[in-house]
Amino acid sequence: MRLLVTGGAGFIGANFVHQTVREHPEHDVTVLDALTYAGNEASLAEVRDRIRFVRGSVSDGELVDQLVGEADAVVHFAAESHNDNSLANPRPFLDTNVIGTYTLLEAVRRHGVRLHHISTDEVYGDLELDDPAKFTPETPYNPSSPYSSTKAASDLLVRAWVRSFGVHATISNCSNNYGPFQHVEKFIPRQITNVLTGRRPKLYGAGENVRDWIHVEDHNAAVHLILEKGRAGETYLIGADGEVNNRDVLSLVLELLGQPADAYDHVTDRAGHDLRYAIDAGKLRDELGWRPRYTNFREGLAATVDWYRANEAWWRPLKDQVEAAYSARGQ
Ligand code: NAD
Ligand code: TDX
Repeated sequence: MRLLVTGGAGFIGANFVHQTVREHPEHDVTVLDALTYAGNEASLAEVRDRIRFVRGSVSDGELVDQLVGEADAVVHFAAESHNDNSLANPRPFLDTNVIGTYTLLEAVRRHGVRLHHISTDEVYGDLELDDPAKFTPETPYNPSSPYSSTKAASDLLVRAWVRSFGVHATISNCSNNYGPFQHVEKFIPRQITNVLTGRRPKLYGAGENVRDWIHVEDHNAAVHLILEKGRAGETYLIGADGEVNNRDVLSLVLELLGQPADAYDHVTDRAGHDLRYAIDAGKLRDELGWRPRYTNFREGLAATVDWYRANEAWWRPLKDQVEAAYSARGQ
């Protein structure tokens, strides 16, 4: 297949391109990425001669029409992805997540091209800490932040284009990813690189919020499976039963880096901070036979810590600016 991968210079998209080149060499990959602050061509350096890279926006109708016309399927990762940024300045989230997805939908509709839309479990809002329930494909949408509300909007656009125009699309909603090439603004890389640059890690509020961690390779393997076997119009939830609260994640990071258990600061909590996410991935497991490979969080995290140790040249140029922005917000 000729695959158009939007957002392929970001965290999950770049890992997807690496996995595709390595494990699915039959696909021909074109990346469309605007190289915002979150995109990094260096993340694709090792596969650069095996793919085509186009710099541009998913909201650029003419460019998107041309590239979609040359593809058999689109995998749509491109987004503004950070909740804290969406609280400080929501507008780019509307432009990319809503208008960008609309632009792609119109192009796949015109050209009869398959679309797989990458989304998040945050569209469902949050769960109580003591609630045994998990998100399922039937959970009502109830997003909390500007980021998650624009992702919810984009999912609903995809569903409407499936129903009204018969577009061949699938959606996946995944839980929190970790692994190599994740921007240092995000929780796990921020804390690892804080320690590596002599800063103290920063925990929002009491740190009791729970995230359902999945290794990025497991997320992307699920996306490949959905591309191969997923049913048109269906939504698949992706998660690997990896619930851990933020305090415990931070304790592990500190231990893996040989730091004392109390070597961190509590900082201002995130406004509207979602308490807990948890995914029931039963449909993906039962229908498509997906199983995660990274079932030991400690091992996956240790490998991620090693990656950040070994790849300082990749993250160092981003670090000071990210920390200056956080510190201006008291975080
Ligand atoms: P990221 O911020 O690391 O990467 C986003 C990429 O999109 C960057 O390369 C950026 O340059 C590009 N981009 C932004 N605006 C663009 C535009 N207008 N046109 C073209 N490219 C543009 O994000 P990520 O963490 O890799 O997330 C990728 C996708 O996965 C997003 O849709 C996100 O909502 C979803 N998701 C992320 C997680 C997670 O834990 N990170 C979990 C579930 C779902
Ligand atoms: O310094 C920090 N300290 C802290 O305690 C940061 C950056 C975060 N946190 C907390 C907030 C969250 O409870 O850690 C948790 C994870 O934070 P993020 O890495 O910002 O992720 P989250 O807001 O959960 O969203 C992520 O998962 C779902 C991705 O960024 C989204 O793109 C995805 O949709």
